Amino acid sequence: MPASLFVVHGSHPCATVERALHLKGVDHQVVELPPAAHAPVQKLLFGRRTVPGLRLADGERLTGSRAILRRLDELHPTPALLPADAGARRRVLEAEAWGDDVLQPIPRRVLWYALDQVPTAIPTFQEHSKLPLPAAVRPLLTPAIVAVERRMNRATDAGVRADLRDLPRHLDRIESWLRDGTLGGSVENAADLQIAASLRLLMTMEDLAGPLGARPAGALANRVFPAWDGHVPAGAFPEEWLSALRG
Ligand SMILES: N[C@@H](CCC(=O)N[C@@H](CS)C(=O)NCC(=O)O)C(=O)O
Repeated sequence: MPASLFVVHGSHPCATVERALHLKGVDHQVVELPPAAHAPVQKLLFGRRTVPGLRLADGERLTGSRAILRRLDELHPTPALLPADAGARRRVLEAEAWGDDVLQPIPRRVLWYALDQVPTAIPTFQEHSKLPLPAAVRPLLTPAIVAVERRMNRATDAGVRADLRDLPRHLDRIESWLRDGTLGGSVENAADLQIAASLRLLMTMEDLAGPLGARPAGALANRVFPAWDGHVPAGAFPEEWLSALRG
């Protein structure tokens, strides 16, 4: 039995772990769970509500993208997701932790807000989903899923507006790590995988894809994750919420 990665299709921390498994050549199957309903299932299977969860071939169960990457490095040391040099390693771990704690929640809030405004975009995020649901049934689930996810992720209008206002500052920080080599080296590291996944999910929204795509941070996201399901057409956010990004 290969390892099983439990995911929600399109989830950015799931993409981080899946990329790590591919880089390390770990044989695995992907078990897709339905959004929102995944939380109680994960709690039952892993004792924690969130995806990703990884069940290793020997039955060991892991959750949390950072913890999973640490364990993968122990079990499959090459290619290493952390640099050997102690200083570089500390910087990558710091960037990865920031990517998880600060950046990762932002696309969740921003995307669920956007999909609430433009529900017709939801099927585009399911394009390569293998969830065994008849296509005709999926749209019926949409309003319920969006409502639950918005609540679960506290995607309030004020919060999303603040996220968009703060995004340029976050991009500056990412780009300082690109300049000092913490991110964006020739071998993808744990922080690249963590941060690029969040940026790439943000870039599924056309209002954000332009400003992000024009910056080195956006180029990193496109390099690590060239393909990503989903497209929210321009106009999902009030113009004034985007002024800092367009600045
Ligand atoms: N930061 C953790 C948590 C991941 C996380 O919050 N995943 C979301 C989906 S993108 C989730 O499962 N949320 C369900 C919940 O919060 O109950 C990680 O990187 O593994």
